[in-house]
Amino acid sequence: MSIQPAAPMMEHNTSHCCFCSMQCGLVLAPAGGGPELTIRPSPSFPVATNRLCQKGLNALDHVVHEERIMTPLRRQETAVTADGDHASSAWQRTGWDEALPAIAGRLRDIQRRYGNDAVSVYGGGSLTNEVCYLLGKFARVALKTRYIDYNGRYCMSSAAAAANQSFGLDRGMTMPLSEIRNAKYILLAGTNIAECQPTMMPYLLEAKKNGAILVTIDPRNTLTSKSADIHVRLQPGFDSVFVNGLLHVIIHEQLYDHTFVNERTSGFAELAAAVESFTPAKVEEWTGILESVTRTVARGFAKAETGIVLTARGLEQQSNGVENTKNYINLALLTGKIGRPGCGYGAVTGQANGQGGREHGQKADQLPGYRSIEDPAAREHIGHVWGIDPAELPGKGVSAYEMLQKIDEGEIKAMIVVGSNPVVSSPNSRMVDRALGKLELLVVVDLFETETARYAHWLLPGASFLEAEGTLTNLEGRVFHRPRALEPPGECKPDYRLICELAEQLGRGAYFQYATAELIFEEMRCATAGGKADYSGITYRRLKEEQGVFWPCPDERHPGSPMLFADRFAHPDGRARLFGIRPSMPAEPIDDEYPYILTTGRVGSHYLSGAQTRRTTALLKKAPVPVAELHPWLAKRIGLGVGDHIRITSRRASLVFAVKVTEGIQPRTVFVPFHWGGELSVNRLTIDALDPVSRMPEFKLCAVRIEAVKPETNGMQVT
Ligand SMILES: Nc1nc2c(c(=O)[nH]1)N[C@H]1C(S)=C(S)[C@@H](COP(=O)(O)OP(=O)(O)OC[C@H]3O[C@@H](n4cnc5c(=O)[nH]c(N)nc54)[C@H](O)[C@@H]3O)O[C@H]1N2
Ligand SMILES: Nc1nc2c(c(=O)[nH]1)N[C@H]1C(S)=C(S)[C@@H](COP(=O)(O)OP(=O)(O)OC[C@H]3O[C@@H](n4cnc5c(=O)[nH]c(N)nc54)[C@H](O)[C@@H]3O)O[C@H]1N2
Ligand code: SF4
Ligand SMILES: [Mo]
Repeated sequence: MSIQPAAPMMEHNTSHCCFCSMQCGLVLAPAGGGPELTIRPSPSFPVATNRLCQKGLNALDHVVHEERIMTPLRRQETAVTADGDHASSAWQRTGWDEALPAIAGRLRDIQRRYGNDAVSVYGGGSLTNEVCYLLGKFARVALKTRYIDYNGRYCMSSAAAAANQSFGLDRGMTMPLSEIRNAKYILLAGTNIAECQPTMMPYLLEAKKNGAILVTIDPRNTLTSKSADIHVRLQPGFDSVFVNGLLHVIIHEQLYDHTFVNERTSGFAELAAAVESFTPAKVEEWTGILESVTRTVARGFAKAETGIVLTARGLEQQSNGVENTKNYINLALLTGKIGRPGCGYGAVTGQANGQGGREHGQKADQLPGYRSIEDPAAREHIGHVWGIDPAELPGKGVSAYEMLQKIDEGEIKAMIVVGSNPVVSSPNSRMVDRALGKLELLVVVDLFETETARYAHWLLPGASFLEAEGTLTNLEGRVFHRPRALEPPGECKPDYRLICELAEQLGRGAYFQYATAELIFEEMRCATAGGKADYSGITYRRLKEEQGVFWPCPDERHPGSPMLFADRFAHPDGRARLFGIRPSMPAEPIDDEYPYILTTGRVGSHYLSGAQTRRTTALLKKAPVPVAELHPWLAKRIGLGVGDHIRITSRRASLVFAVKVTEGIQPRTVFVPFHWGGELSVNRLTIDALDPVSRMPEFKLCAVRIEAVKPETNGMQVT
């Protein structure tokens, strides 16, 4: 596909895909002799050289889409309907000169009436490190509010909490992707790499060619599991039971790495006690996974000379997601498969900057460099870098979903959303519709009028990934530079400029003086110095020369840290922690009234809330609507006829979906992708139970009932 951009090209013609955490390099190349451009894979970026998936190849489409917001838009108050939904025709075009003073005035007025914490900020994991850093600073220094969080709470928060507890440090992968080829046994749990990080597949296939055994653990037979040697099809929610079975075998058969466990970990006795009763026979009784499968996987992984465990949202997006993740980490630690070639654990990061996005202070409890906002030394350091009294820094706020609840309860009156579409991506999203309709001020910065922007009083035009310079951090922990390739069209503005200009209007401009993104990075380097995610040795110059640097990188001569934990873990005593996990029930167990399990996730051709990919012709054609996956056993049980749809009803709502019958799915489970809005949005059904530690919602598990409906009578109503 070739497309003429709305604005001229800059001197750089390289960039990185805006979608997943692989951050494949791309080249904007002329298509034919004319001014039209097309995207081609980068021949030099080392992570996925010469590779782009269908989303990357089509990433120019939404950038030049006719629905791009080109000027600041103000809601005409009279057009707000009773249910809080607004019509597009109600927008009035304005300019930045009018928008920013007006928004600042509203923010000040709301804070005067209700206090500083009545205003909140909701960020995103596709924003650059510079923007994430600035957004955190903006909330604490310009708005002086404790309420900031971001969409990564729905993404990596369980994995982050688990890694912090087990290793003392959260970097998604403990090793670079290049180590995958050296692994002899690879466990892929709740991660559908073939659809979600497609350009990573060649690493896995190369390992396989080198003799590795691949095991997938997923309730569905996915595109990824088609490449596996063993597929463990488990019912959602049973990972910890299965992993306890694996740990049981490894301990009973003395297959664990005694030296590694003795010298590098603590907590073995607790772990051994917790798994004592999880014999393979018991695991078979509880999960249906054959005794022989548990034994084979346990022995295979433990005896392999090298091995890697990768997890993703399948087991992390649960109300016990942190515990599930810690148990998979137990496997890597018990067998000594961390910190040496061909070994490692990785939570496969999701969003473009899902990694950097959780390091620089847009999280409720966090200051830059992965510092805790409650740590007096961290407050002192950041106060110094920002030139403010540490006592002025607010305390910690609450998680993304809890901020939305505080809006519903009336405590938060205003919100600024930058780079997220929470109406589509939040659990129990009817609550979010209701809450946003109550706001006195909602400002959305986006490329499009998203489902969330329909509730906005102001919609501000952001710049796309091709139109703003910055750095991002990929799933490996590799920090890299993304140049600006196109001029922003119309009045679209890079997020960092908008934040600085709004700070100016709020009377705090002195703290936000940056002529370039690089100057923000320079300040960020100082802010992260000495922190866990230490970027202080990284410079734009290095990034341009070195194709990325792995953090931690504490000084300019430091080579960066591709392999973590070779000698010690990040806890003060240098040891990793083993945990004894006692599996718990899902928040909403199935019962006679709601006898099946709904799980949700992704398809290869759409990205997250679909704001970008539903505006991409080639991708929308592949998946125009969500299609529910159902086992033939269940199809028969509900009397599904040819051409029928299904109605899925949870305790929160009832929706109708098209359906695909497949042997691949666990029989009591139905899977629905979440990339659509309105009546097609599966998040109207999901439950808002949160993990007690990470506050991750249980997206992967709720109880539903299912009926067959004739397409002509489907009604698509919500109850
Ligand atoms: N095409 C595409 N790619 C993407 C994205 C996208 O939206 N579209 N999003 C990006 C982002 S932000 C993220 S976070 C990643 C997500 O990447 P993944 O986590 O790989 O994607 P999901 O489809 O959410 O879930 C993965 C698998 O978990 C399985 N699962 C469900 N319940 C359970 C369970 O209880 N246990 C186990 N073991 N598995 C279970 C599902 O069947 C599914 O196949 O993808 C990134 N890449
Ligand atoms: N049921 C269910 N729900 C889920 C999940 C699931 O598996 N199941 N997964 C969860 C996960 S892992 C995630 S990450 C979330 C993500 O959920 P969201 O954050 O809602 O997803 P996006 O579609 O990435 O939203 C990003 C928005 O920012 C805009 N945008 C893109 N680039 C920029 C930019 O540079 N600047 C600005 N200002 N705007 C930009 C896009 O147009 C888009 O509207 O969804 C979560 N929700
Ligand atoms: S694998 Fe991820 S980063 Fe690479 S092209 Fe596809 S969506 Fe983009
Ligand atoms: Mo994500």
